[in-house]
Amino acid sequence: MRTLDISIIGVPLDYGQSRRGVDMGPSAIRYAGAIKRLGAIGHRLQDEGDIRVSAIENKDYGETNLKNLEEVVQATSELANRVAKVVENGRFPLVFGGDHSIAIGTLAGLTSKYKNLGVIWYDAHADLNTAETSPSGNIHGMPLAVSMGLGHEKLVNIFSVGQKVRPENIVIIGARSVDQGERALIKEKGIKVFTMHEIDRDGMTSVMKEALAYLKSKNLDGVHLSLDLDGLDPLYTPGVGTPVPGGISYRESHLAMEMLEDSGLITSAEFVEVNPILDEKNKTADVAVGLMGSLFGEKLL
Ligand code: Z70
Ligand code: MN
Ligand code: MN
Ligand code: MN
Repeated sequence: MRTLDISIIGVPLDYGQSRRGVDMGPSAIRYAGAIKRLGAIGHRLQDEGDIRVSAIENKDYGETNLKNLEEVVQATSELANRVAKVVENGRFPLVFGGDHSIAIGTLAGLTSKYKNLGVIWYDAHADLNTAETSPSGNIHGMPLAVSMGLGHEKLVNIFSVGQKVRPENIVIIGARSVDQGERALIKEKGIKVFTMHEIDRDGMTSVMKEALAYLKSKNLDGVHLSLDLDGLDPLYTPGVGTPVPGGISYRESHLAMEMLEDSGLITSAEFVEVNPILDEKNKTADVAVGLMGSLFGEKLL
C-alpha cells in the first residue's frame, strides 16, 4: 500500500444541473468521516476547505443554452488553479463535489503535471454532451466532452487552451443512460466504454482487469478516477439528482476500488453528485466514504 499526502478540496457547486442541494455534498462527505477514515489507513491528510462558489444564480443565460455558464466557469477555473498547486507540490488531490461539472476544473488543473493523463469515469451517464447535443443544457452532462476539447469555448479554455485528455485515454464504467449525440461521439472517438451490459455479462472482475490493461497500454503518467455516485444503483446511493436503475452494486463498487488500489495507478480522485436533500440519512455520503476507504487501501483482514 502507498502512503499518500492527500489534499482534500470541496466544491460546493450545484449550478451544473437543475436540482439544488448537491452544493452540500462536500459537507455531507466530511460529516460521513472521510478524513478520519483515510487517516486511519495511514495517509497524511490536509483539508484545504472549499472553493468559493457564487451564491447568486444568474437567471439570464444570455445567448447560450448552457445553464449558469458564468458561475460554472468561475468555480471550475478556481478549482483548476487549486488542483494544479496540489499536484505541483507532489500531493494527491481528492475532490468532493458538487455536481459533475466540477470535473472540468479538476481535469484542467491535473494537466499542469500530467501530460498524458488517463481517466476512469465511473457513472451511469457518459457526460459527453456539447451545447449542440445536450438535451438539458446542464453542464454536468458535458465535462468529459469538454476535457477532450469539445464544447463551449469558455469551458474548453479553462486553465489552458483546448484539449486536456485524449479520447483514447478514457474508460467509462457503468454507463446505462447515454444520449444520441453522446453515442455518436463514443463511436467517432473510439472511447472505451464498459456499460452495464458488459458488467452483467462478464462480471466486475473481468471488466476492471480489461480496463486496467487498456490503461496500462497507453503509457500514461497519471490516472484520475472521477466517480459519480449515480454510477451505483440508487438502492445504495439514493441521494443523487438523476438516479438510473440497474446500476453497479455496492459490492461490485468496492471490488472495483480495491482493484484500483492494487493497481497503484490512481494519482487523483473526485467523488461527485452527493445530494443530501435527496438522500436518506446521509447514506450516499456514507457509501462515498466507504468507497474511498477501499480506494485508499483499507483492508478487510
Ligand atoms: C444527460 C444530460 C447527467 C449526471 C446526469 C444527463 C447527464 N445526459 N450527468 N447526471 N451526473 O442532461 O446531458
Ligand atoms: Mn446552491
Ligand atoms: Mn456524471
Ligand atoms: Mn451520472
